[in-house]
Amino acid sequence: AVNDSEVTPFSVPGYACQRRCTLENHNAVLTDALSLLAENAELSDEDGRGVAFRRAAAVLKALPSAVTNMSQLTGLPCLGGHSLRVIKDILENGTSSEVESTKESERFKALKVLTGIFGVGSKTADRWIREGIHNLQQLRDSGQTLNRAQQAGLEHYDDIKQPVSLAEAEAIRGIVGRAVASVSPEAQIVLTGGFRRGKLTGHDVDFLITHPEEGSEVGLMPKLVSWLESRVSCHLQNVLLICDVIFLYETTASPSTTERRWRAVRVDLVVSPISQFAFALLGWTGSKLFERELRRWAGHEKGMSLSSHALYDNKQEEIFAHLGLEFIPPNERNA
Ligand code: DCP
Ligand code: MG
Repeated sequence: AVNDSEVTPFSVPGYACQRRCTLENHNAVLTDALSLLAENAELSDEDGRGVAFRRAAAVLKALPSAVTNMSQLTGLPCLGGHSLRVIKDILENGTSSEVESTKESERFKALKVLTGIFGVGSKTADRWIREGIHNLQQLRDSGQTLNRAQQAGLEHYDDIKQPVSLAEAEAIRGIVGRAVASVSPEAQIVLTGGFRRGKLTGHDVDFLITHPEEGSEVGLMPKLVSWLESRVSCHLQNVLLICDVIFLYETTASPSTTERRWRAVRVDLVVSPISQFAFALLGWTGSKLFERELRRWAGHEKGMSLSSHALYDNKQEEIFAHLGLEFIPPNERNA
């Protein structure tokens, strides 16, 4: 017998920024599949296709229960023919042949490994693959010139690949907090990115730093970086900063010398003037798709431009309208 709930279509609004979406996901098998296709598209420089798969995955993430029947998807936004085929395949066969063959393809595997090196993007990885480099050993043996970030990325590959836990993020928050306090006592620091959204792991730790007095944030970043770097040479602090973005930090000290004591973690530090803080906090909290959709909503639905610095009205006439004033052109504003 067909259960009523199985044929009641779901309903969600068209933009991700109109939807509440916690980390609870009733459709992880489907969204993992679509996310993998999105990742493959992004790694192949097909950003349009990548966004389409990301939007489709986001719609499924927002559903209140698991999809069991294609008819439940009728009328849902952002589900194109390609995404629907993948979903149908998984509902009917348990897997999608396209997803499985992508996952197993040599090209995808090589792109994942090479772009997993900090500082290596899809274009560089693609060039290396065309030169026959598919893995880290082949890269090391190739004699390719690596920049400083890439050298550090290669050296700490295994650490950086390992997700950062919330406990590690909080420990690093303590270290960066002390550094900020000593170079600028009034400055404020906030944990942003995935951890602010309640995630328990992340690929990095994102911080936003500001100062209550506009202008006093200028020069804060170089001071912070050199403070952190100086700890290394003096052996005063349990942290080492490489390329501004890779942190080596000492995990719980162990008396045994054989035990691992250091761990490399990616850290993203952003400094914002207090006047832009609200936009920076909104912009750096994510998720990436949520941010993209906020900007799309602002542009397409409201005629405004949203960035992590400001919200601009694209038609200045509308500012007057918002203020309940009749538009006055510049040459008549000579008060
Ligand atoms: N961000 C964005 N667009 C980008 C990169 C970043 O809008 N191209 C914003 C939204 C992200 C936030 O910055 O959520 C932090 O970037 P991360 O790549 O660190 O993303 P998350 O913190 O969300 O993910 P993770 O938990 O894997 O670190
Ligand atoms: Mg992050």
